[in-house]
Amino acid sequence: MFHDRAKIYVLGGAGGSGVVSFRREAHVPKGGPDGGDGGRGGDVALVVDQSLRDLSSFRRGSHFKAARGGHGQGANKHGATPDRLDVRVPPGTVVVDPERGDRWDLTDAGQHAVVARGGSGGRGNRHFATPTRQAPRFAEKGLPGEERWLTLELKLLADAGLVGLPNAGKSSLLAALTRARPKVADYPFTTLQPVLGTLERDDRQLVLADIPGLIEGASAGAGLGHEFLAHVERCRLLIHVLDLAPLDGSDPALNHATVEAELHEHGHGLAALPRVLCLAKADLVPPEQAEAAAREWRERVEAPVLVTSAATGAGVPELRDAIFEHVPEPEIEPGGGEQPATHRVYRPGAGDSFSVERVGSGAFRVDGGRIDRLVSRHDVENAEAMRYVEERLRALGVIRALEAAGFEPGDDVEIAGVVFELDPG
Ligand SMILES: Nc1nc2c(ncn2[C@@H]2O[C@H](COP(=O)(O)OP(=O)(O)OP(=O)(O)O)[C@@H](O)[C@H]2O)c(=O)[nH]1
Ligand SMILES: [Mg+2]
Repeated sequence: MFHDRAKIYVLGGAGGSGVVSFRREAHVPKGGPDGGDGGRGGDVALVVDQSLRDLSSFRRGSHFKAARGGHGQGANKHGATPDRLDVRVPPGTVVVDPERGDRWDLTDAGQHAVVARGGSGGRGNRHFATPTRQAPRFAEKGLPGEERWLTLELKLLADAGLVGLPNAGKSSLLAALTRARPKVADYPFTTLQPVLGTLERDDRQLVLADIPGLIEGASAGAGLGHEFLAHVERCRLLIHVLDLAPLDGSDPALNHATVEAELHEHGHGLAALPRVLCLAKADLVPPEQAEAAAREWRERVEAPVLVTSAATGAGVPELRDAIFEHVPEPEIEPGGGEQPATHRVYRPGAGDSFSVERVGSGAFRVDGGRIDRLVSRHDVENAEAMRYVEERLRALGVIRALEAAGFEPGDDVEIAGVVFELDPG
């Protein structure tokens, strides 16, 4: 089975905590603080691996958690930052965070996108030394890493796509044109998943995709085709395969219109892609009839019209040439690396603004990214750390805002999910 969708959970590593430590040297009786900082937590990145063909590896595991940063140590030793956790995806993977609206398009070998940043490390106690607090007995905790759910969707990277009704002869043509060996049979829906083949010429290589047959309503979900219409979105040429002698006696002109209507319905630029019209299975009709049909179609459509037979090989070299001729030369893109357009730095609830709310008698709640982080970083059981937090709350104007809301010393305050008694001195 071909897996072209997956849902994964990614979690950046937590930052390591800063440490409380004091210098101890033989001749220095009372050393100053020397607690090192915690390391950043590891990032999670998605990386393109060209050896992967689909998203089936995500059926085995869909949770990816990067390692946490090391804690700081005495003697100003910084905690270690672990390696990035690389999650490999096939080329052509589109990554979306539906909640935040982020999107990455991973197409080139080695290209990567950092999707969950590790949390920053906490600062060691030496950062909190001041003239009036020469021996701080507290340090910051590391922050948690970024977490989110992502949907992955594989959109094949083919240059040209074979489209047509079921049984039109698409797979037979792919087999005649390339070394791919898709299943061929005389019933509709033989092809259940896209198959890729490569067309080679001395100077150029093109990837050709055989897409499961489209039927009326495919773009709205009928049959198998609609799932795979997304795969042809990246194609630069469509080869519309039309059976000259359909088994069911249907009218080729109507069949042509049905497929074109589905391509229009699907949107995403499919209707605007250049076409080659391939009148297939020519060996089943007398040559004059095939030629007459070709003349008619050349009047009717703007696309180049070719008559082919996968059975006898007639017209196949011409089709091959036409594909090379009509697939536009690729634009030169700066491949690899991270995509700056979609890259965002994670700042949990960035911004200095905060809100103060009374939640009961003698109880208040403060909300705000920076204030939350300040409290998350400290141990409410540590009286000295809480004195520092109070100083910061005062400097940030939070105490004043609380007082304006009716706060009195000793009331309960909830910040970042932690409730504590605030008694600013
Ligand atoms: N006589 C003749 N039969 C052909 C030719 N091309 C395909 N066929 C037959 O037509 C039937 C359908 O061919 P496929 O290549 O499987 O058609 P398809 O479009 O891939 O069909 P789906 O995968 O079901 O959408 C098979 O029985 C083929 O042997 C041809 O050029 N001449
Ligand atoms: Mg087929």
